[in-house]
Amino acid sequence: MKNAIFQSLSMILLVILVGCGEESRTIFTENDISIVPKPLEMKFNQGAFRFNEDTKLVAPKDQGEVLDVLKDKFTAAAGWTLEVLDTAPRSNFVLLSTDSSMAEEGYDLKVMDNQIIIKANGLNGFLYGLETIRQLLPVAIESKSLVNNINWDIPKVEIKDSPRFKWRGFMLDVSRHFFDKDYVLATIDQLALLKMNTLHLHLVDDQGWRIEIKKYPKLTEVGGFRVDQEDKPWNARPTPDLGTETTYGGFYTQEDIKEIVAYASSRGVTVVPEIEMPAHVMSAIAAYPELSCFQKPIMVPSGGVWPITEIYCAGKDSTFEFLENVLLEVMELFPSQYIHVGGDEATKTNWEICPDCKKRVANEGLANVEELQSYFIQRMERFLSSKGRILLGWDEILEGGLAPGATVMSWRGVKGGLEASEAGHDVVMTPNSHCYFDYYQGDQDAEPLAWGGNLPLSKVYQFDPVVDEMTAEQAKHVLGGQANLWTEYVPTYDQAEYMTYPRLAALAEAVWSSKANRNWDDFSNRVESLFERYGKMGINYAKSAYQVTTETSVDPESAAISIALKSEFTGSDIRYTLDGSDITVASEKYTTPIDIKKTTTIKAQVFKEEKPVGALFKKTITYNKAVGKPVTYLKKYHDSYQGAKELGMVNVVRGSKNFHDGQWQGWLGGDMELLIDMESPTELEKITVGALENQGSGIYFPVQVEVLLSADGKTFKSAGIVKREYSANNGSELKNYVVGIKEQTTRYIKVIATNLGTPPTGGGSWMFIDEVVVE
Ligand code: TNX
Repeated sequence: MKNAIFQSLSMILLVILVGCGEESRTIFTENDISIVPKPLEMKFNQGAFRFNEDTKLVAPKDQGEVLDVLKDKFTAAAGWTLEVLDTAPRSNFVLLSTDSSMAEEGYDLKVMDNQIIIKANGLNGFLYGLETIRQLLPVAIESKSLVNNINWDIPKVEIKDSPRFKWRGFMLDVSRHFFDKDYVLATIDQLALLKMNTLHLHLVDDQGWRIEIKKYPKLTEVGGFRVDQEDKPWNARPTPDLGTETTYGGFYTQEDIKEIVAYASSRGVTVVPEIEMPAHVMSAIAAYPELSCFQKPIMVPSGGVWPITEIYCAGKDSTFEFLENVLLEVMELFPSQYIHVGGDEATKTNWEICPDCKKRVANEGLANVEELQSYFIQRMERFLSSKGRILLGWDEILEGGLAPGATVMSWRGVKGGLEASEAGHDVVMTPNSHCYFDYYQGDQDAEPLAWGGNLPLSKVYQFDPVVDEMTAEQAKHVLGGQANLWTEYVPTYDQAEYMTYPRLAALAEAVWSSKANRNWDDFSNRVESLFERYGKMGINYAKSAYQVTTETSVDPESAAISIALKSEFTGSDIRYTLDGSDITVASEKYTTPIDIKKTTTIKAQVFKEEKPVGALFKKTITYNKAVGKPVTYLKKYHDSYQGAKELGMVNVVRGSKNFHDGQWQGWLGGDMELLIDMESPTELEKITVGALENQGSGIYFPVQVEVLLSADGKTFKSAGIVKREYSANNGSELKNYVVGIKEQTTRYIKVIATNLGTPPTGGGSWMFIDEVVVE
């Protein structure tokens, strides 16, 4: 009897236990798991671990702080203060266990019914294990306020994970626009979420010096601020008169820096400071003109400067004394092994004529000013290595001979990386083709103004720091990769987030995950749950990847314009209309390129599971008689700006205000002359020639456009001239030169555009033309 009672009591107990435990736990499938970057190995088991108020977090003695990344989330979203212990209880805990045999930064994560174990050899591994748990938890864990009715369950997985590269970096340019300490701290959190470990702060550039240096207070007092011209486009901000009040800017005090560095280190992130030299330093010269060759007083520029000729004097020893003193304070603040000294884009015209620099060239037996730059960097390298640090610089430091202990950051494509690694130097790959987050990430008409270029999410994902041309030996010198956010066109925090996320996630996977594990389709699914997380965190991430983009080509045979519609998400549909009607789930599904032979408005949108996602795409393609007709250049465009090449002028895609958009053909100094063969006598009404002006970038409208006509292609008669005199213009502007034609039927059309020649402000004169529209 007693036995029977005991038996039924224990049955009841079991039912209660099971009832409030196992059975009600979430049933996961493998598809519910979306960790970015993709872990090396993962085994999925049935079942789940449930977090509750009594779950204990266990770390080795004095290492409990690492648990904050998870603990703080539960405090905010669940309202629990999870207890941190240094020895494990019987069950219901997350345990960090040190295992010195583990790979650097790697971790093993084992989720069981009633316990979770993370094995790692130190801080970064533990952090990454915890970040993985965070990504296994419901997205609501990112909430900053209490959420109810959530089961904080995670699937029972076994993960073995470690990074492919040790340098997983992100550069933030805090000079062109200043980003305050809080934004930097928030960025560090985002890096940690993606298992990135390096934050490169671009602290010095022409437009602002951002770090307090006690010995040279004017660097920030003067160099940290500029005349506020934020209302004008970056490249159209005139040089202010000396003495104009400077109100725009900011800097980090040494206390701020200490806080940033300490916070980063608690998140497994090393902060690498960049102190530019010898160019990109007008802010320093504005503060201390004696640092330049001719000591001419200058202002901190408010916007773009090109070419950069106001640089440090390489002849005077006092320049090096100054830089060494600056670096001493910098090294005091940043424990980073690497100190970045810039080294990019110096135009050395002052060095050619400066008596001190000439003396230096002679005394050191240097061949030219390129070698003087190399002397400069080598001298800094000796100084840094005498302090136990490694000099890091942009790939220009290769020119004129690379300093022996230097590490190179390859940005002008991968060339610098190939060259440096071949010479046995370490490299960090950050080619502008895949890593420049100041470039556009979607259709330019739908995106905020950016530097130029084109870097959609899927292209970032293709980034591989090791390039095919590298030998195995060279590949060993690749420390990893990095994304760079230059901020000429990024004035606000919101905008910075928009340019950074989600592209940083794609880059994180490129530098963390094994090559075999990388798959765009798979990533594009996983990144969507990251979108949800970003949403919960209040991050202004870009949804550009959902935009429909077009690729236009012209078939010269049929004169049809073929329009391909594209979406980054391969698992989605595109629906479109060509008659101006609204898109619905019943609209035509896109399968193959659409041929267009008349002016047409295309509307298109990406659909996922029968629902529209992303913004509506709408574009009117204006058809005209010249589309696809053969064009011969009598005076050809410059190699650097070929636009869409042979058929570029007659491909219906008009150049935008962004002169890097791949449509503009450019002529430097000279005129344009081209001939269109209409292939048969054609009735003409008017001819429109499009041009762009952006004086800040040295691009000027043609002073004249003339159209000449001919029936036989030999004798031409002028049909009209449109003149336009030079006038100063601060913006970026488009203009149509329209030549009306009086009742003419003809076959050959010649268009001549006359270059301004020498602009009143000096320098060369570009002329940018796109599209000759024949109606
Ligand atoms: C080149 S990358 C630069 C930067 C600009 C960037 C814009 C490098 C070393 N120099 O100064 O901000 O292009 O994309």
